Amino acid sequence: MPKPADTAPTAVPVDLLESESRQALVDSVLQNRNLIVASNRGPVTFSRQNDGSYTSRQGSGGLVTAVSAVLQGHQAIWIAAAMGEGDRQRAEDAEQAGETLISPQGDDSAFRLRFVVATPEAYHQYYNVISNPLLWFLQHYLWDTPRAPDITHKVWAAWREGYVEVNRQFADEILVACEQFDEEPIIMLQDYQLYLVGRLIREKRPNAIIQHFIHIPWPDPDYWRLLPSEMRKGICEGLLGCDIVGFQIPAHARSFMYTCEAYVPDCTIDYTNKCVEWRGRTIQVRSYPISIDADAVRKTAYSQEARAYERYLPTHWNEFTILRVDRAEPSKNIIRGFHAFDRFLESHPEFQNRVNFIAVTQPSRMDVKEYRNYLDDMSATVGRINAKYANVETGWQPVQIIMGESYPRVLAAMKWYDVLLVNSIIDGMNLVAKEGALINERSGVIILSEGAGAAVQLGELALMVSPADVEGTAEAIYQALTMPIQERQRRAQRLRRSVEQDDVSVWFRNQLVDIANCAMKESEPAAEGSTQVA
Ligand code: GDG
Repeated sequence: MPKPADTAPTAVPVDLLESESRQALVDSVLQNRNLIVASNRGPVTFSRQNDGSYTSRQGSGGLVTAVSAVLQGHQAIWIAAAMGEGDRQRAEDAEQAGETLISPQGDDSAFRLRFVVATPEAYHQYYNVISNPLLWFLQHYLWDTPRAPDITHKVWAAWREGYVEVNRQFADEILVACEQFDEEPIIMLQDYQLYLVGRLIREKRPNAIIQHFIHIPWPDPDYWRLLPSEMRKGICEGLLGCDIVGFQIPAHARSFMYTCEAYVPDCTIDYTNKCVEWRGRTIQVRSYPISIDADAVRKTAYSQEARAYERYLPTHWNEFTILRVDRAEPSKNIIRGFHAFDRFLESHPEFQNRVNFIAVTQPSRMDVKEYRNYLDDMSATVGRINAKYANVETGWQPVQIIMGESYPRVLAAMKWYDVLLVNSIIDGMNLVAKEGALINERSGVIILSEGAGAAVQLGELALMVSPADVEGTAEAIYQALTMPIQERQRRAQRLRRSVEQDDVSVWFRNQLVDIANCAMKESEPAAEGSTQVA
């Protein structure tokens, strides 16, 4: 029931509100509305035991870690794809028992869950043909365009029978969750796997409050032209089904508006107010730089498990240690980083034997050929560099790869670096740079790509490199390793402070303030002649 005009609070832009007013606004909205979060990967995965019971394991990865941290205490519902057999069985059991929402830890659960159960074939098409090789590659400018991509009949089939289909299933499951509530819930969609969901929900629930946050960059409209019109327009219109579309940094948000202007003929862009008018609705386009949960990161970094790694990790260190931490992922530009280190050792031979380059690497997306090839190329490059410089008398090997998944080990390693190399070709944010800034204990220097979203916040205090500039990156390594200690300390202290002040709770709260404003506008009676915000 809309509030009368004279008592209705007026929606105010987020940046004009004082901190307490923001919190009050968020609290008042969350009191009345439930949160539904949807992401491809869920917060937990299930395994079935022999006695028929289930155990659940917390998922890893930047998105799940960040979103789980901020959802504590909000009793949110999480919609995610069933990943393995355990998830599928758990979903099936829930269906048979009439359990609409699964509580992973019984009554103590921080959230309740509903799985999207796609057929293995549809999931493969959606994830391994469209989301990762096509959309991820497009959004990180990874193609050698004279050769790739080829949008063949197989890719078209994967789009229609995989991506569109699984997005529809996500929308259906979200709609089932919405049925649980009297009031329209707040729906927070995550990332590039779910671009079509917003519009599909809007068709069924015109008053839903929908926000979509995109964790990865948004390229220029010219690059989007590599996708056929049906796909790129479908993606833009899918997002325009939302009330708010969020990006990591303003440049990505602007690029989205340019893309809508280029490919959605019936929309109007207001660049000053950062919104798109489309079919009688106003869609806000915002940026919310993601960060880490500083307390949780510190807790893990100083946990017993992390300390156990500190016993053997030092065998990898040297007088100087350069570290990088990434998934084995082409966009992270790992191979060029090795080339830059090779060039550094060549041009500054006085550092040979005294410096180690450690790459803590997590194999990723091994179902996709490009990722398997990239991992092979990484190993071959390291082999060549080690063969070129290895000292058989001392046993010195300049580059070492530490492979496998362990978050405590990653954080244990970050305490020790002299230089952290983050030279991504382009990156939505890059949480590794923020984790390093927070917990490194040696006043280490961060070398940061101009293409990483983190550069907006940390760039001034890091050494910036252009990602393809092998020579420039080699020089940055030299500059970092020869930087006077006072200068290292000055930068390190300010980096740490910057990350502490702007942690993941700020990211989440700023989104909720805009959502709250949006919810409020919706319950305001439309002023004459004004645009009705759906
Ligand atoms: C996307 C965007 C954006 C945990 N275990 C391991 C490991 N981790 C952690 C790292 C870091 C996280 O994974 C990776 O975060 P990134 O930000 O580097 O990257 P993406 O996975 O590419 O995530 C990115 C992010 O979403 C959030 O919005 O920042 O731009 O691409 O926290 O500590 N890392 C490694 N081994 C492990 O065992 N290497």
